[in-house]
Amino acid sequence: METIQSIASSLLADGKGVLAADQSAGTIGRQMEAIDVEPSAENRRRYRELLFTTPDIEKYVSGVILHDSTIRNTASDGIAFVDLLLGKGIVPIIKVDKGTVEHQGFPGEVVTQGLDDLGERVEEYYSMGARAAKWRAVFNIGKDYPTDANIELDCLTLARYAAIAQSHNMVPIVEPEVIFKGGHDLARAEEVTTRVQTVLFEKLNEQRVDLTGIILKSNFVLAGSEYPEQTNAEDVAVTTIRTFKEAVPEALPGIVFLSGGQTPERSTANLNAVSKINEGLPWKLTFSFSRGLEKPAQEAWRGDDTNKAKAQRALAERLRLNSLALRGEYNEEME
Ligand code: 5MM
Repeated sequence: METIQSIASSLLADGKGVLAADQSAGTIGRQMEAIDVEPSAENRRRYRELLFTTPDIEKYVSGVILHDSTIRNTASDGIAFVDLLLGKGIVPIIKVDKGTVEHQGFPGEVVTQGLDDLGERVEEYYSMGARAAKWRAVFNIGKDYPTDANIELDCLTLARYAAIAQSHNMVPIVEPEVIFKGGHDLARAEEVTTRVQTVLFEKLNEQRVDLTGIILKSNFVLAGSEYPEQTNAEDVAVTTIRTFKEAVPEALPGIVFLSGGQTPERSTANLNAVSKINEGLPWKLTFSFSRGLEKPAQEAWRGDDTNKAKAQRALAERLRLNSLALRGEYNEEME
């Protein structure tokens, strides 16, 4: 029988990860402009088709996170994207948050929206074939933030989302993203990530969310992108695992990583270093990158279908390297 625990476990299958292809129109539009492609709805559809029809994608991908517009869309031959993925044994996951808005009175901070009609939306997505949902909260690091008020509000919202998703038999992928961009050092990133994840699990418990049926989507813990001394992979791994041991309950089946704007190579190196010291931890760990997986494919494609096979090879190669990293068998000479 299919349960949220069995779905979570298939998403965390050995050697596989989750492809986050759920960019909203604005984000994917900027990515398309960067490769000189017109950011039209048809180009977004063509691009997603390219990703999902990558030969052997199912060897490395357990689930794909989709945007609302993609779950309703079809490949050129008319097959629904959801059915295409299900046919390959890949779990369709739906992004259900409606993005962020400014947190009034809290300069530099944002809150995520989308709770109001969530129950109905999740029910419809379930009927379309989705079996997991994702919601992303965003925590920027500045001198005076994130504030306790912002962390409390966004974590409560994440917990409410998770409870609603579970009540519709969907696995919530709970993503409290501590943003990489900024001038903060490693200690500050660790302090903030630990605080955010600690509050998150307090709220999840308060809202009676079943921790055995959720997945945490976390940032790697590392100094900000503008901090002069960038954190090496070994230090990222030690600090990230220390954070999880401090904040994440053992009942959780697994944790997946976002790439957060790091290069694909650095994201894979961090995953590799984490995997090397993962022995004996209670959670399965894997990747759920978007930019960290897709950037090479976008650069190879550039909107031209004669580059399609090349772009798919670029995605497959990135996936293969991340799969090796899950066993600690990746090294940068493979690039
Ligand atoms: C693809 O980006 C997802 C949604 O972003 P927008 O709504 O801002 O367009 C995002 O939630 C993504 O799933 C994760 O943050 C991981 O992406 P990265 O690129 O950090 O690996």
